[in-house]
Amino acid sequence: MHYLPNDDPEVAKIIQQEEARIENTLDLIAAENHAPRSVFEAQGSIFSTKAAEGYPGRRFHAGCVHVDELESLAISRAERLFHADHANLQPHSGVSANLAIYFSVLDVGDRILSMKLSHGGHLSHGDPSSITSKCFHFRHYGLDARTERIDYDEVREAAETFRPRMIIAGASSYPRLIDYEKMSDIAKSVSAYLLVDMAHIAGLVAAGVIPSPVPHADFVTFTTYKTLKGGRGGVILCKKEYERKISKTIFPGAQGTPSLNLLAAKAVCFKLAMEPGFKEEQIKTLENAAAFAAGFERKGYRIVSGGTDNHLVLVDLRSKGLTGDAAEKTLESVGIVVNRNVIPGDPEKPDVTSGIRIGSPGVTTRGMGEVEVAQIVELMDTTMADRKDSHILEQVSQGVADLCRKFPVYKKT
Ligand code: DSN
Repeated sequence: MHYLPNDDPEVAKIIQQEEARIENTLDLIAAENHAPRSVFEAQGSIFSTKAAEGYPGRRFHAGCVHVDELESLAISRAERLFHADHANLQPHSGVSANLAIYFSVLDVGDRILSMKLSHGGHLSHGDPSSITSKCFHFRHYGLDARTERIDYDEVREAAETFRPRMIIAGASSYPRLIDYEKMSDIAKSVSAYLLVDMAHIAGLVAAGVIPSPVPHADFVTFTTYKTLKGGRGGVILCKKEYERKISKTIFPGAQGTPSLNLLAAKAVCFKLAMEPGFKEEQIKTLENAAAFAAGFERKGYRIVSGGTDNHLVLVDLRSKGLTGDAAEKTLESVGIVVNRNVIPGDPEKPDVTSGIRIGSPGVTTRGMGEVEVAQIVELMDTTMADRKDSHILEQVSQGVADLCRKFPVYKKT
């Protein structure tokens, strides 16, 4: 930081404190990751102030020569990385991307079938608290009560009775792979569009370590700051035939100038995701998530669906007599950052919950492997079991600090 401490010491101090928090805590939030400094340089670049409504070659402001170059480069990288016909990188967020899809091909009041929020879906997939549910008529499918996995027969049945115009696959706390081919078959059988929201798993898909929805879906949306290791922002991938409709819905329909600084950061993360080290890291992300699941199972916790196929694990805390809320708070007090999460059929309220969601991307980016994951599980279990013993909690905090020191997020330069 060169200029900020002088212009605004208060904000500079808060930023420094946040850097220290990130460096000195273990981030296990499944929706987060640690982006490289190059992403932040792009996000904080001179592209923060340009007005550039429109698309490359079709702008409503002058002076867009480099903006056009940047957006075209980013689009071509996204299309190459995900083998997509077309990419639109202007949505400010994942929710904006989903809204853009709905408003491109549906009419207000149309029916949409999606996964229930309480079984792992996302707010923007028609949760009653989301604006999406006020514009469209949603019905939700849940998970099979025994396997805690998607029951494709139930989805098919719901599609046949509800006759949606769109089906959404994708979730924010579903630890299993989704059979996109099956979802596509179901959507086709009722003449519905298929939208896949792959926000959480975009990095794993980019690296080719789990199946891609792109060949099967009409539309794919995602954010760039989770497994993909970029900065904030939304992306839409679609078949060429929808390009015009989607472009118009975003601009002039719902947004003005895109956040060009975020667009620059998107370009950077797509480039980095094409490099060989990225695939290795995403493989490690899967291995570390599996190690978390196995570690907690050995300690007597119930793992929702019995394990994981991706970067996240849902742990049911009921056998330990602990709520998600209490676990989240105690763990944060020793420097371990997770989020409380509803589990399927959760008897607790959504802000209390019976579970925690654990993500492996953050610690994997720090260079940790299965040995460190086993240590973290030990530290977490001790914290939750001995949460009233301040001496033990002090020892755990030391253990967390040692791990953070040994595996820095950002090496000092
Ligand atoms: N969807 C939220 C989550 O999974 O935590 C954040 O994007």
